[in-house]
Amino acid sequence: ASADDWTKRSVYQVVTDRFALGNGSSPSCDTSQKKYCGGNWQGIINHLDYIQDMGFDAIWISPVVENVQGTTTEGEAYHGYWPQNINSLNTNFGSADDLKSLSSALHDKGMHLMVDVVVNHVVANPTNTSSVWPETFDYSLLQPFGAANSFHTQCFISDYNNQTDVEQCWLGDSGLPLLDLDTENSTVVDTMYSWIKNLVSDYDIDGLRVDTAKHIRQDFWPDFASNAGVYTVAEILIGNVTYAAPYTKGLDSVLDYPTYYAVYNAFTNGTSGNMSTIAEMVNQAQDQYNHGTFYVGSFVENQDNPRIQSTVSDQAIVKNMMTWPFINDGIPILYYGQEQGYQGGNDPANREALWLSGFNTENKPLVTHVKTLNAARKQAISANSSFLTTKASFISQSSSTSTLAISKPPFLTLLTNVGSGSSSSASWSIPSSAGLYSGKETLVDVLTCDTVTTEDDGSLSVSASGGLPKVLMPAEALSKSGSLCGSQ
Ligand code: ABC
Ligand code: CA
Repeated sequence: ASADDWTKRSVYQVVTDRFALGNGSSPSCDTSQKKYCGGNWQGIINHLDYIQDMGFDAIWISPVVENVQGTTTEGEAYHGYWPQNINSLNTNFGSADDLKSLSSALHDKGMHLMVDVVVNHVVANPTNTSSVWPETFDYSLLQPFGAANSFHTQCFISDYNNQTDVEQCWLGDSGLPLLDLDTENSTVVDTMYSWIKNLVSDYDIDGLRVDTAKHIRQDFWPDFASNAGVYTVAEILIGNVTYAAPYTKGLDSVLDYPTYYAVYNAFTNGTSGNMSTIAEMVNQAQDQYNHGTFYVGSFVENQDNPRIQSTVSDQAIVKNMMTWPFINDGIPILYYGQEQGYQGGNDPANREALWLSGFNTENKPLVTHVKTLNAARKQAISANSSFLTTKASFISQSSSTSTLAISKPPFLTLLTNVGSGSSSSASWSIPSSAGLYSGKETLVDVLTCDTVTTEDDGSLSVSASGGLPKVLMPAEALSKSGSLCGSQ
């Protein structure tokens, strides 16, 4: 599917090993052990309703290819990011038929499949820790590469300010080296181009999350993308828009890391968090990225970063942060378990087993929150035919650094980092000069179904209640029959 198709969707990110077992069992799963816990593709198939009922219409799954086997110094390859044979599948997750079944089960439900792909490196356990590169590895396991000359000369990345280092030295360390493929070598390059073409077509994949994209030269990517022929979103792990921007030319877009850091810092430092940096980052990205921020993947949690609730417990703050990906320009991505209030910290603690929640959605306020946000975004898309192509804009809240007002019609979203404490308060004011509304217009906060009315001149003043976010939509933009405050 194309990038434009993906903009209408919202994505649920699954760590395949940690989502569900195909046989329905619920074994214990100690994340600190860094071992396979048993999740597989059949397990995902069995729980697609859980995902779809929250309003998601796409999933992103872990890398699917065969990984290094056994235990490494960093545990087992349960996350899938240590490829060994790119022409075989990871049998811990199932068979080729299982992956095809997952793809077709998704398509039968009108959902898309995004697969995570690793092109930068492969992994083999060192055969002899006292030997030195290139003798250290059994290259015959590393298929289809098979020899030391498919790899860059060993050196570990030491200087992230030196782009040649970042591209041609290795991730990992001497304990667990990630063998860096020589992506300047035309045989390696052609192998990867035909591999991605076949992978996409064999499993009818709709989109790709491209791992470690900043670790390969930029001009590798355009031909990779055209061989893939589907939406590609690159992982460029960086807090800097200017660094990330060029990758939005070769690939469709990037995971929106710069804004992620701005959001995380704005909301997890009490009221000293600076909300205006979010606006600055988005404005930079809108200016510098190809296609602006329309094709970015927007998230507040993932497998590499601590969960929100490992840092903040105030549910008002959590709900503000979770609202962000759904109301700005990008494609919303929710990391599995966030809806269940999971609290794991840094890798590996943030990779908890979802089955331990029992897939229970009753009395789960964050499940309700996500459901409402997905429904609101769908309603916004249908109420305003230019919603997906209108840039989000920020309405200056000069009296406070603790509030943010974002307009993306029909949404006016009001966020705050004051939290739920009784002593804290926040309010937003939208001047008539913003030109958003006419006089005496009724707006509905779709998170509560409460209404507010604009002044005669179209201006608006709103106070927060309990530090909660507000997602306001004109009453007339809500469908009378829809489930979203439909009776307004
Ligand atoms: C394992 C252990 C960890 C241990 C680590 C050394 O080894 O589990 O406990 O600390 C996979 C596994 C991991 C595993 C790694 C390494 O492999 O999932 O569990 O860690 O064996 C992707 C994936 C990630 C995956 C891999 C490898 C790559 O999302 O899940 O990890 O295929 C770099 C890469 C990035 C990579 C990330 C983990 O490492 O660029 O692609 N993610 C700076 C650098 C970044 C760097 C980051 C973390 O540090 O610029 O390039 O990411 O090392 C911002 C700055 C940024 C800065 C961040 C931290 O702060 O602007 O520059 O990032 O403000
Ligand atoms: Ca590389």
